[in-house]
Amino acid sequence: MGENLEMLNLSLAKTYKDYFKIGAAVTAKDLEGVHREILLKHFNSLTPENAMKFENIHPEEQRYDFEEVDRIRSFAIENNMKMRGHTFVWHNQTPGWVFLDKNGEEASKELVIERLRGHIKSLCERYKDVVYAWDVVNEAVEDKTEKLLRESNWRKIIGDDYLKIAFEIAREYAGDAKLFYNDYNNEMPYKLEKTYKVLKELLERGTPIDGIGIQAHWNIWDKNLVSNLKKAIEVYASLGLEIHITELDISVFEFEDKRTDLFEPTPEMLELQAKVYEDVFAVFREYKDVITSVTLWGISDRHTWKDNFPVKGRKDWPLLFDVNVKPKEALYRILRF
Ligand code: HAH
Repeated sequence: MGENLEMLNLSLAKTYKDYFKIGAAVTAKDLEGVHREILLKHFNSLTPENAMKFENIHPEEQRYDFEEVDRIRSFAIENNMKMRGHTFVWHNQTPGWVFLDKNGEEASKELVIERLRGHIKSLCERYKDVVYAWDVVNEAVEDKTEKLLRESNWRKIIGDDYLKIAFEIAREYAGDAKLFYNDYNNEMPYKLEKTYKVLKELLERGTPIDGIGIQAHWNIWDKNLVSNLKKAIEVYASLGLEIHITELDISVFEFEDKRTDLFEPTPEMLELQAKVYEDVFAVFREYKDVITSVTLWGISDRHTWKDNFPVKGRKDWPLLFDVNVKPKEALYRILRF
């Protein structure tokens, strides 16, 4: 306890300054109140949790809504932070207009590419000064069937080359920012193998991909996590890719566990969670030459997407600060090494 009191003064971002950036996913609301204080103390990278997604920032063809991202950008610049841009091409949270022509029919390949270009150009130009990495494509690898690429409107209309095209367009406008392919479960053997194939082939064809984002939506029960993670880091590094941990959170529920009878995490869960955070941060540090950024997908257990995934309305406690925005044992463990 005395030790924990001493650690209250430590900052995550400062502790890890010779390792990698420490980021958090944020909404505009997080820029005020207690979350603001935590951001200022512990973080030096921000990812808009939802505000940069296509349907939010570009809801209609002729209308962008930059307000929330602009606020995050100003806060970042005022406080010497950088941003990760999330995300241009994704099968979710993309408005229907992107894929329809003026008659309401499926848009042509040319039209969809032209719209993608316009979208990428506007965002890159507006946020050039603060974004150091873009998630150009999110979650393109199929994880249910044997197929490599997921079905999506992007793929259906543009064809399998939509990834290459998206990265090439992004490279034209993104200045010095690094370009990332981002996905979940991509440290697991089944998806690592597919992702390796997809990325290797793209790189061999000259696609300008700088890095891979490992989302890291994990849980406290996965016994293979550390070994899978190390293996995945080595495989991706062997392709010459930089690695970002982009959406880290560690659920107290196994993915298949749909129970809804728990109203606070048990002490055993919190202890296990602290241990998993400790272990994965030890791996991140070990691979600091290739891992250049680690982002938590939220600040405290007050607000986490896990409250609605995979079970809608079920509370989860996956982050480093609790529902009262007090540090959890997990935070202390990653500050002390
Ligand atoms: C992520 N998908 C998204 O990249 C992010 O934008 C969103 O806010 C939350 C999670 C994760 C995901 C998953 O782990 C399993 C199935 C679908 C999506």
